[in-house]
Amino acid sequence: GQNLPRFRINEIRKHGANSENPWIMHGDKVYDITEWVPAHPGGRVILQAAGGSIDPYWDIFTIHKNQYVYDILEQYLIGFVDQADLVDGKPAHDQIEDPFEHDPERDPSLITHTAKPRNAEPPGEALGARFLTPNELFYVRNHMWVPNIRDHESDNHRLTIELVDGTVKVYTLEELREKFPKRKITAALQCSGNRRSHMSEASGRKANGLPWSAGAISNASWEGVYLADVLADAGFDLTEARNGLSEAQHVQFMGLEAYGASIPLRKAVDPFGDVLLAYSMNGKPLPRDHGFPLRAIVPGYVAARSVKWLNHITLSEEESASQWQRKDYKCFGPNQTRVDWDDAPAIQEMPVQSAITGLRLGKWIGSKIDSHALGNDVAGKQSRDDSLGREIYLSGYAFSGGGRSIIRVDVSLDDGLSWDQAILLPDCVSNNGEPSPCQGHGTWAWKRWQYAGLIPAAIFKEKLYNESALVKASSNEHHQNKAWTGQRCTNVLVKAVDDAYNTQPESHAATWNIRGNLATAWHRMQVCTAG
Ligand code: MTE
Ligand code: MO
Repeated sequence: GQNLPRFRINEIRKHGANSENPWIMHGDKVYDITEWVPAHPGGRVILQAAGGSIDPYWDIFTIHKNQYVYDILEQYLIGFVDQADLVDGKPAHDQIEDPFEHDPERDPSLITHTAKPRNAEPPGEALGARFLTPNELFYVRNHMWVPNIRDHESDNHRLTIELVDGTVKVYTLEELREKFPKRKITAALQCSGNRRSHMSEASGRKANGLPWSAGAISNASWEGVYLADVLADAGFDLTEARNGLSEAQHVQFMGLEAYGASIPLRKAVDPFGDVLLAYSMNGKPLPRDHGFPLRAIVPGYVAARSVKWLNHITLSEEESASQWQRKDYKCFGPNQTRVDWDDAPAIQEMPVQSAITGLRLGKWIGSKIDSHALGNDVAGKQSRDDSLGREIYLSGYAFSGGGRSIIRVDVSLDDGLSWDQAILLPDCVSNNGEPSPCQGHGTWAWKRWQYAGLIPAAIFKEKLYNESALVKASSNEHHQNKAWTGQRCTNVLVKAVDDAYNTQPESHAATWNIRGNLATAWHRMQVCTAG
């Protein structure tokens, strides 16, 4: 190996993704990967690292950190990095490209869980404030970097469709727009990890994954073309498929950065399924974080299937082989901490969910003491004992998968002893001659709800509730104020019911699972008051 040449990093940089002979560095070694690219299981994504070091990518795709991969790579060794460009035997830190260098700017009001890759949720109040979440506040869930497609390149973005018999058809985005009818749907996307932090805190058992609060869900209007229309044009027999006679059983989606997932064929060909290849979000081009220039929208399904930066669709007898299909997004029993991933099906349709995104306390109402008559000293000491109760205003969202609508939202102000119903906002009703903002064959959008009530004075208890049974919503001012300790508290709760009469489980402990998926237990928040 010592006879091999040494290359300056300037030279290596010339062998980028667009060169005829792409090179990569791994440690201080240089490889010519020209012949590896077509054989690489992840496809051309490896070119992302061309002209630079593969190491930061392997920190993301950790499956590569094994001897088998190093052995393959060894065949392509062509030399070493010049000593002049090495620090401690490796290319200097500033010489290694940051895979996230080209990620877009983000709205500072989002609550960031990880910056690289970007994972962030809107604060609760902002989330509930509008029926259609503004694009810049829509939660972001990226497993990797954001592919860098320039505006002027987007018309030429190519989508490849591959049928089971190997037939391939390629469409540019421009062709998709021109050839197929425009379709619009209003749909919420919800990550399987939404409310994971509630599950960890309430059960006292940490679940693996990003600690989302209640904001890994957002709602938007999407425009694009029907997947089914495109499949038919590509030569796929929809009638046969709708009669259950296709060889294909799954539709696999791939994104430009190598993320992949699949849905059952049944959903893709369902005339009421509304699976979209979307290029527009709330009337604007898709933002880069949300899949520019093209993404799948699989309404009513876990958002992990709505693949962003979509460039490849394969019809197959098999599910996608990706870890996001075969692992990660599955649930097991609370006791199952060592799991065989093949034992559980991938999460697809979402269960019923609801959460509180706004909580505000109002006045004490109905004083039995005429404080003016008694003078200021007493008025200042007016407490809950003199009152009927304290006003409370709650608001939030409810959502169910599979196109099922929300029929009722139940609220309790006394930790589940008694219940009342919230008002469901008429967001999907036509208004003043304006058409309804909701489109689609199923109820794909979320439902917002509001509740105004009075917490009876007697309900505020002397002591705090068991801490581990509480959920502290980071979005809520009352909950960030640790000074309450010693004050009087109650738990307020919300749960929703969908049109199949599915409802949410009472406790997170009962549905705890190792990956913290589908944390849908009653959303319980502690409310405290002075006095
Ligand atoms: N598609 C690609 N290509 N890469 C990704 O990392 N994340 C998935 C899905 N599609 C992902 C993807 C997951 S887990 C979720 S929850 C949604 O995108 C998030 O979509 P959003 O960022 O537009 O909210
Ligand atoms: Mo997700």
